[in-house]
Amino acid sequence: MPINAHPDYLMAEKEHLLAQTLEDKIKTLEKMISVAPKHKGAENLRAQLRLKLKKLKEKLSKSKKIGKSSKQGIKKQDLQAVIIGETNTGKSSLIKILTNAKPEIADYPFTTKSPIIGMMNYVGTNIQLIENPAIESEYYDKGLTNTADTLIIIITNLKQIEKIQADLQNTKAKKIVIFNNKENLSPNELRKISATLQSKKYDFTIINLKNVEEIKKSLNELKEKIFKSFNKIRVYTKEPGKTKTDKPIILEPDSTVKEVAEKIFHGFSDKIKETRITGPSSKFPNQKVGLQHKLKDLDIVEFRIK
Ligand SMILES: Nc1nc2c(ncn2[C@@H]2O[C@H](COP(=O)(O)OP(=O)(O)OP(=O)(O)O)[C@@H](O)[C@H]2O)c(=O)[nH]1
Ligand SMILES: [Mg+2]
Repeated sequence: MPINAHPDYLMAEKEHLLAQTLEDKIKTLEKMISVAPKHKGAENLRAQLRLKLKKLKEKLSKSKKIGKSSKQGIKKQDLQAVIIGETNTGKSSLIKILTNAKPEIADYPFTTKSPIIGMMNYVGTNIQLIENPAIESEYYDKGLTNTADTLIIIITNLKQIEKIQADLQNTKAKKIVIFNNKENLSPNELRKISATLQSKKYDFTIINLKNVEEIKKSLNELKEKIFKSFNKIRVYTKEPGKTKTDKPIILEPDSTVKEVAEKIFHGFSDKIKETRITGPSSKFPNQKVGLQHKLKDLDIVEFRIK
C-alpha cells in the first residue's frame, strides 16, 4: 500500500480489483492514476501504474484487431447461440424468456453493456445463449458473433436486417431472424414483412415479446427452431428392462450405433451382444440392427451386453 494514500485512491484501487472486463480495468486504472499520491515517495508506484495501463491498452487493441472476445469468463459450450441486434430491440427480453438469465431490461438505449449468458434447456439438451450488447455500440463483441454456432438476429423493422447482414462477413453461423413486433403492427403489415423475409429465404419467426400469453404458446416452437439450427441429432440410450435416459447424447447427423457405443462404453464396444432401436430410424419398435446402422434424431438405442 502506498504511503499516505488518499481514501479516493484506495476506493479506485478496490474498483480496479473488482473490474471484470478489460475495458473496465483500463477505466478504473486511469482513475487510480489520477488520484495516486503526487509526492516523490510515490514515484515508483506511479510508474508501475502507468506501465500496467500501457500493457492493458495493448492487450485491448490486440484483442480488437483479431476480433477475439476481450470479455473474460465465457466458456463456449457445444451448442451456442448468440443474440445480436440493435439497441432496444428486445435482446434482453428474449434471453430472459428463454433461459435462467436475469438481465436488466429497460427502455433507455444500451442497457446491456457486457455479454449476458444464459442456459436454455430443451428436452434434456443444454444450449448456451448469449446476448451480445447492441451491435451499433462500443460494447458489442464482434469475436462472440464470429465464433457462434448460431446467430439469433432480432429486429423490429426490416431496415435493420440489411445493416446487420453487412456486418456478418466473417461468420459461418446459421442464422435465425426474430421479428419482434414492438409496434403492434396490423396483420396486413405483418403479412408483408413475413412475405419479404420469406422471399429472402430467412429462417424467421414473428413474435411480440411483451405479449406473455402469445409467447408461452410459441416458446417451444422457438426452442425447437434454435435446436434445429445446430444440425445435430439427439439419441437416447436405454438399458434392457429400464426406461430411456433423460439426457440425450448429442451427435452429428448420420452418426452410427458404433459412435454411440464408443461414447458410452469408451472402447469396450466389443462387449455388445445385440443392439435394438426404437424410433425414427427403425422400421418397427425394437428392431435389431448392426453397429453401422445410421441413427436419426430422437432414436432410442438399447444395448445388450455379453
Ligand atoms: N411494447 C413492446 N415493448 C417491448 C417489446 N420487447 C421489448 N420491449 C421493451 O423494449 C425495451 C428494451 O428491451 P430490452 O429487452 O432491454 O432490449 P435490448 O435489445 O436488450 O436493449 P439494450 O440492451 O439496451 O441494447 C424494454 O423497455 C422492453 O420492455 C415488445 O415486444 N413490445
Ligand atoms: Mg439488453
